[in-house]
Amino acid sequence: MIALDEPFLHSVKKRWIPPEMTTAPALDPNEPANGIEPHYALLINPFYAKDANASFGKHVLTPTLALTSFAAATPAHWRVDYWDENLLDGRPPFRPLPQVVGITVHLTFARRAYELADWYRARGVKVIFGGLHVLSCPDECAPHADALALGDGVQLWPRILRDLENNSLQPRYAATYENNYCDDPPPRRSILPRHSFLTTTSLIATRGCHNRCGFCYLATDGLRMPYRMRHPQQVVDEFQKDDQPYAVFIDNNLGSRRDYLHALCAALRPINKIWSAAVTIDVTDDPSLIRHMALAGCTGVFVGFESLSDDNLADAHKKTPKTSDYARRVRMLHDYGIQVNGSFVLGFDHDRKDVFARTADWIEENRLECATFHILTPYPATPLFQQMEAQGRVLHRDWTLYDTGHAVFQPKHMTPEELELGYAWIYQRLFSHASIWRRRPRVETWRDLQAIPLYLAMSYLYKRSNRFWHLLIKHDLVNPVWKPLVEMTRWRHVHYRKHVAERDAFTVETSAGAQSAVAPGQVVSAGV
Ligand code: B12
Ligand code: SF4
Repeated sequence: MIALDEPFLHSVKKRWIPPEMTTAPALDPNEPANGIEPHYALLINPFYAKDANASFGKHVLTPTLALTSFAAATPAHWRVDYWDENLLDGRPPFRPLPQVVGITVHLTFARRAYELADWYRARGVKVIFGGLHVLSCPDECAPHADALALGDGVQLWPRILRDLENNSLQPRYAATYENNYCDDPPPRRSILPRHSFLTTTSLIATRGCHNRCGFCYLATDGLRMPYRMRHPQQVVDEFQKDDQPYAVFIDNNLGSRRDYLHALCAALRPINKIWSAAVTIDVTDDPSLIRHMALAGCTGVFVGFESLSDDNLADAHKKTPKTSDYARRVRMLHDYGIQVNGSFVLGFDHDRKDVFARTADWIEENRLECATFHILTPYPATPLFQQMEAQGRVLHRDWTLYDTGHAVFQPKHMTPEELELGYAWIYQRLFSHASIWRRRPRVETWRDLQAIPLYLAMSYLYKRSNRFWHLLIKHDLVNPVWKPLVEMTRWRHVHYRKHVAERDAFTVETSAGAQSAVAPGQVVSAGV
């Protein structure tokens, strides 16, 4: 048991971080405006500062689909390039200058997006902004762009390019998320640098979520994202085409519609690949779904527990089972060899200074393989922001610090400094040797021992190897180095599935029935 005041007893060690992970690459103000290549579009994911407390691996796990999704709707006579400044290959290209630059803008990298936009526009390039921050703060974004895309880029991008060609570009374009998601083309993954990501297969099967938590970006004023699903076979075809052993579903909540997830699992099962996804813990209401996920290749889930306090969850309007039942539900996922990456938000109004030690204890007791922490952050235009502002608790509007690693509001029962200290402590605690060891898989038979070395390898590679990750990212080695490990995990998982299917043919389909299966050791983490 961790002492409740432990986070505040010792100073928290400063973590190593190279300057190129905290500072964006320089843009030369003296660079002349050389020739613009007509019908050349450059799409940019801007730089954001990394948090030394977390694993650098998370930034190259899988790419955002923001750019590749609408890139797929580019007319054939346009050339498209992709540039992610977070891959440490320097600033985006400028020789030749593109005719148009499309930038995805989130609040944490809005400032960098403006710098890039101003630089390209000063040289005659047209700049288009889209993404979450454009939707929540359009007036702030407008002075830096030639046009804003508010909403679904797949519908807007071809319209924008057509108007650009006709010299009739409008300052704002808007589209809803009401359309049939099955009509969208598959994301254009061919423009991605394949070596740079653990897997290039970021898949998205659904849009929206059945919840509308007050702190979530989905509750942004004016954003309506009804739950929409792609046809399971479309998802499977994309997975096959990208030719990777492992995919990460970037859906907000793949478990919102259980009938759909069952259908998706049925389509995924025959292809013998592995995947992970974000779901809410209520997927465990249906134990047969957990079994189906395992049989379809699910190796890990990212679960937004958010808090271990029912009062906090009620305040956030999150519909979720009682927190006292979380442990049983985690066990059900583990029983089917599914790793759990728990996501926790710190600093809610019922959190006191003991929240850090209590949360760490719970995670260790329940052997969550991974955990991700976020300081509560009132994103602009969400109900949480409106509430905090009305109460005079928003400390500033420096969006770069709205990265869930900084306290940007006045917490109720601690100071902002204490909240940041507790946040740094809990990451360091979970990345410590003691905590990694405490969370090793349960050993009930000697065969279970097999999972421990792989669990340790996974934990150390993801959690205590930031220098190694830096080298891999810098030298474009992420995929070449990881792919054999991922392939090994896939192979082991295919064997595990056979075992589960054979065993369950003779037992009743309950989570308890699964306990005799030997959990497959994995080197692929359910998150980093
Ligand atoms: C993949 C992902 C990541 C990846 C990659 C991030 C990256 N920028 O490279 C990793 C794991 C590294 C990551 C890290 C973080 N992330 Co993240 N991440 C996501 C996730 C799961 C998927 C993003 C995605 O691909 N969406 C699908 C695409 C298709 O949707 P979209 O981005 O909205 O794009 C559409 C439109 O907006 C539009 N569009 C977008 N850009 C443009 C540009 C143009 C020119 C046009 C025309 C249109 C257009 O067209 C697209 C198609 O319709 C989202 C949640 C989600 N499901 O969206 C969170 C999310 C974006 N992340 C979030 C956060 C908070 C973070 C972190 C800060 C968390 C942390 N503390 O570590 C970090 C740091 C990153 C940062 N500073 O931004 C929040 C952002 C909240 C906000 N209001 O800004 C989100 C929404 C999660 C959440 N539920 O809160 N993340
Ligand atoms: S359950 Fe998750 S994705 Fe859904 S609204 Fe809440 S925080 Fe957002």
